Amino acid sequence: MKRRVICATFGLLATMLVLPSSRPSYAQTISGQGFSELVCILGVGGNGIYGRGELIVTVEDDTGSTATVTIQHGETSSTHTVTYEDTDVDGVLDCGDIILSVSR
Ligand SMILES: [Ca+2]
Repeated sequence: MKRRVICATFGLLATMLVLPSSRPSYAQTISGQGFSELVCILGVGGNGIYGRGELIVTVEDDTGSTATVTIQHGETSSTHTVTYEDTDVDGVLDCGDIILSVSR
């Protein structure tokens, strides 16, 4: 598990480093799967601020199926409405929940 998290973190950082600056930032192009990995890597658990290095994720208005999520990477940031299936039925967005959609 720890090795998987480390690999995912390196993959995430590598993705952020290779993206040309003329393209939308990682935060703006994040996929449902990428978002799901981000939730696990940062230990997101409902409303709050989570971060590692230059990557900061803020979760607000978590209803148990929808949350407003702001992803800040360095000086760029984007805000998304995330819908998810609360697979562990704990009422909050966290690792293991299925991301259904991430608004652009
Ligand atoms: Ca959950």
